Amino acid sequence: MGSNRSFLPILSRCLLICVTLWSEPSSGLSSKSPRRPNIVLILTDDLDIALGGLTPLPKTRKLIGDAGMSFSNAFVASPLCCPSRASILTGKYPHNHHVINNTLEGNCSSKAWQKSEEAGTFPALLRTRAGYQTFFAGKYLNQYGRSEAGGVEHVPPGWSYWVGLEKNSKYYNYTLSVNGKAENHGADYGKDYLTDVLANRSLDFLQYKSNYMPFFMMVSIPAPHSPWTAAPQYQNSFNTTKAPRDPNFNVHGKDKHWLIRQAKTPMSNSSVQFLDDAFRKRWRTLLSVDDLVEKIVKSLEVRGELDNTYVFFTSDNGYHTGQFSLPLDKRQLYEFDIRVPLMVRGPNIKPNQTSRMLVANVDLGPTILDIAGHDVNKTNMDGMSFLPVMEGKVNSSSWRTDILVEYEGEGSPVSDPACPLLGPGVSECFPDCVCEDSYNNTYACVRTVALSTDLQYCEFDDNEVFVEVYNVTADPYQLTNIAKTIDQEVLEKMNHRLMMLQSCSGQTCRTPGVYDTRYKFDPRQMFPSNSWPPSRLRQKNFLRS
Ligand SMILES: *[C@@H]1O[C@H](CO)[C@@H](O)[C@H](O)[C@H]1NC(C)=O
Ligand SMILES: *[C@@H]1O[C@H](CO)[C@@H](O)[C@H](O)[C@H]1NC(C)=O
Ligand SMILES: *[C@@H]1O[C@H](CO)[C@@H](O)[C@H](O)[C@H]1NC(C)=O
Ligand SMILES: *[C@@H]1O[C@H](CO)[C@@H](O)[C@H](O)[C@H]1NC(C)=O
Ligand SMILES: *[C@@H]1O[C@H](CO)[C@@H](O)[C@H](O)[C@H]1NC(C)=O
Ligand SMILES: *[C@@H]1O[C@H](CO)[C@@H](O)[C@H](O)[C@H]1NC(C)=O
Ligand SMILES: *[C@@H]1O[C@H](CO)[C@@H](O)[C@H](O)[C@H]1NC(C)=O
Ligand SMILES: *[C@@H]1O[C@H](CO)[C@@H](O)[C@H](O)[C@H]1NC(C)=O
Ligand SMILES: *[C@@H]1O[C@H](CO)[C@@H](O)[C@H](O)[C@H]1NC(C)=O
Ligand SMILES: *[C@@H]1O[C@H](CO)[C@@H](O)[C@H](O)[C@H]1NC(C)=O
Ligand SMILES: *[C@@H]1O[C@H](CO)[C@@H](O)[C@H](O)[C@H]1NC(C)=O
Ligand SMILES: [Ca+2]
Repeated sequence: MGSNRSFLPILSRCLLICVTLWSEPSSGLSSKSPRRPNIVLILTDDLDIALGGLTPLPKTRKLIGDAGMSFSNAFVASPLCCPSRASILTGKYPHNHHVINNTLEGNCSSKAWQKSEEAGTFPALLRTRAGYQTFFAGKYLNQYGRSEAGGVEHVPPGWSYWVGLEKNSKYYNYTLSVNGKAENHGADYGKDYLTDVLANRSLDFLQYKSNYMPFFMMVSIPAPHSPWTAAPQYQNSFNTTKAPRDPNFNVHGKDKHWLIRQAKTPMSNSSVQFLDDAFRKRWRTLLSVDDLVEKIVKSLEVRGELDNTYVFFTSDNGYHTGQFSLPLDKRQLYEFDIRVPLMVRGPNIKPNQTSRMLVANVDLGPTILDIAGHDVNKTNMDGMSFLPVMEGKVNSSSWRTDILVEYEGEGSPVSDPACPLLGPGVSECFPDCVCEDSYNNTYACVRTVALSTDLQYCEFDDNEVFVEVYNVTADPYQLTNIAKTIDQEVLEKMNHRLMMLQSCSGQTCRTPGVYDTRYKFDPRQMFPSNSWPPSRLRQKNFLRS
């Protein structure tokens, strides 16, 4: 179990074929035209930026961040694994890719997703339209490998080499689909620790790939997602570290939506102990991620390929531990959950830069296709390429000023037996029966970052049609909801903009936002037919008109 044996022959076979194909004397591609750059995307799982998530990753910060650009305003379109990963792969907001939660019924790796979206993902376009060889290793979509959705035999279109983890995040005792064949792993560190297995498979790919085609490599590491199992050599690291006691730690969010208001403040000592312990364990798992990044970058360097390779490092959502007295999770609209790390190095990116430009995970596909020379306008992706930002070709007065965040709450149709006082409709009620999610934790937000404005506007699809607004410039910890005090005209415009974005598709998702000098208020677009979830503010007469 856990040997490289089943993987290597496949690569070596291809190598032979590729060498045979490309050694024809007439094909002088490699010697004449400069080759398209290679691209590596390293995706972590549940890695925050707001709580210092990059601290345990010094090598990653040095090798990627210091060597290129760090984005200080990078967000996800949805703070939950499956919808976020679907946004990365498709370049679309959730209302356009229809992956709404982590279950098959919510389209996570479902047959419907496979039929409608999978063949249009950016890796598939890289392979079929842009002449890239593509390699995937790690966690894909949470329900990947379920027998109802084709089992591990299903290899998503777009991947020349596929090492996909069956189902959700694990560190030991898991199954990989190696090009459609199940490979079972146990719990022997030297053979099975998943972060290290992914590093080794990535290095194998770099060694055995064809040298006559550019490559795209996506390494999707389950760390630092639960169950937070560290490598043996890191089990005692950070043993005095605690979750940061930021201004919103263990504070009751009394002006916030229903789910936040039900949290117990102060948290019980056992909850605090549990979240501090989880915080340390998360950081320990990241030490192996830091090793993985170093191995990949060094291998590219040794092969002489680093200068022609873009390396992206990011996460599928943030995380919180104790903020607004919520013990630990990621499904909230606040900065700690929607803001993620993003660092990129590559040709034409100057070292040691930080960009304030607003980018989202729906932009990763368009940016990578742009690098590969594929015209993003020929796709119907909602995001936009930020390659011009990295190359220093745009300034903040001409860049986009807002993005959309959409989340559909997960609940349970029955009461949790461990928390008999709670009715049905809620979920993630551990520890201490504080629920982190519910069906009505369903919201959509416009996140604005413009020259002089840093603002969040959110509407809930719950019984209260609750609205939350934060001036992130004045209130970075989002302690004060200004929905009731902010200028009515601003509210009205934000409500309109949200409805627009919730029904946008492709180019219309990239129209000027409220704080863009090119913005135009167009009341005719107040009632789009297919917004998701429907904005009900008007019906509630929340806004004067
Ligand atoms: C699942 O995806 C299909 C295809 O896009 C869509 O028709 C369906 O409504 C989606 N299901 C849910 C629950 O959104
Ligand atoms: C892995 O599975 C074995 C056998 O079922 C079990 O004894 C062991 O505790 C598991 N280890 C982990 C880390 O899950
Ligand atoms: C990864 O490769 C190294 C070097 O060959 C080896 O020592 C290590 O045991 C491998 N780890 C896993 C988990 O396969
Ligand atoms: C923490 O780690 C240090 C260094 O490894 C060790 O000396 C110390 O005993 C550890 N403390 C605890 C509480 O485990
Ligand atoms: C909880 O912890 C605080 C601070 O460490 C302590 O003062 C308090 O007595 C503890 N409460 C209980 C019920 O143990
Ligand atoms: C980036 O900045 C750091 C700290 O200022 C410095 O040590 C490093 O040499 C710089 N790196 C590059 C590639 O310029
Ligand atoms: C893509 O479309 C945008 C907006 O219509 C346009 O500004 C841009 O030049 C187009 N890009 C290409 C490569 O045609
Ligand atoms: C920003 O870019 C626009 C268009 O490219 C240009 O007109 C404007 O002068 C630039 N502004 C600054 C401050 O550089
Ligand atoms: C996921 O979404 C589907 C479709 O709306 C729904 O039937 C299911 O109950 C949701 N699952 C959870 C856990 O909320
Ligand atoms: C949200 O759902 C829960 C559980 O179903 C319910 O108790 C609560 O009243 C709802 N709150 C709002 C604001 O809709
Ligand atoms: C946000 O706060 C800043 C600093 O206090 C203030 O200048 C700005 O006008 C506020 N913006 C909004 C939209 O309230
Ligand atoms: Ca995640």
